[in-house]
Amino acid sequence: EALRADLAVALGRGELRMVYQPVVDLVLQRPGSAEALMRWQHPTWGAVSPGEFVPLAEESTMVVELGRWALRTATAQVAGLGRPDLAVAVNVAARHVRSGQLLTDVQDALQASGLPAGRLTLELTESVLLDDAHVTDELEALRRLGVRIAVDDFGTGWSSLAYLVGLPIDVLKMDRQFLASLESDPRHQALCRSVLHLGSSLGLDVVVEGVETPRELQLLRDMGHRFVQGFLLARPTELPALAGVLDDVP
Ligand code: G
Ligand code: G
Ligand code: MN
Ligand code: NA
Repeated sequence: EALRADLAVALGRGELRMVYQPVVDLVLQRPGSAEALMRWQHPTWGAVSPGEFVPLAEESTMVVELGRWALRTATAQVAGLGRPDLAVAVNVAARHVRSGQLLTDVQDALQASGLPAGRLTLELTESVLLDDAHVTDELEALRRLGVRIAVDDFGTGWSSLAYLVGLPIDVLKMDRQFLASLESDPRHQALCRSVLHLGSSLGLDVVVEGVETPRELQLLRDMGHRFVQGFLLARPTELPALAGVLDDVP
């Protein structure tokens, strides 16, 4: 409807921007990366969540344009921070992966920004990864560039776990639902511990998302867990304030 038409011109009008949420490395005691999250400031509706407008964009090739803009913007902004140890993670829509243009768009963004490929992670959901053989080829080509691949919202789908050994991936982002009841229910702790163990046994980095309380963080530390993200550590932050936030966490 109206929102869809507005989205088509939002890019050109500069209504979209990126905010960044640090992922903290509990071993090195500092943020190792930041996840780029898209924000749309609509002239009349105000802030519209990507949870609402990304699905709209997915209905057409518009999502590829948004994805290209996201890659360009996030790589340029993070390269411009002048922090050679900081990586950036960009969410990639299913349709962008299937478009066959992702590899070129990533190469263009890396070249334009000067960001080393090893400092870029692409976040994809399980369902995209399981899509078909072409996706696997594309991911392998991206990894040959040095880009890292993360499975986002891990554990929320119904897929078999077997894909974890067959696919070219580097990072598991454990969905925040695994933190629900972590504090009160020992069975949830057992489940969480098992997911962390599964990831590390496969040689993957595991990021726990949605850490909101000090107790959750302590439980994760007690499990020897390394990478955490969530409102407790840092909220998604506008670029101008990001450097300050990076210095303040954990
Ligand atoms: O930031 P927020 O919690 O509002 O994000 C809601 C959803 O939108 C999340 O699933 C997140 O992964 C997704 N999202 C945020 N930014 C982007 C983006 O740049 N591209 C895509 N494809 N999805 C995004
Ligand atoms: O699907 P994805 O994991 O990309 O979604 C990221 C979204 O999760 C971001 O929009 C961000 O605002 C949100 N988020 C980040 N940290 C927390 C948190 O601690 N609690 C909750 N409820 N949401 C969070
Ligand atoms: Mn994500
Ligand atoms: Na996620």
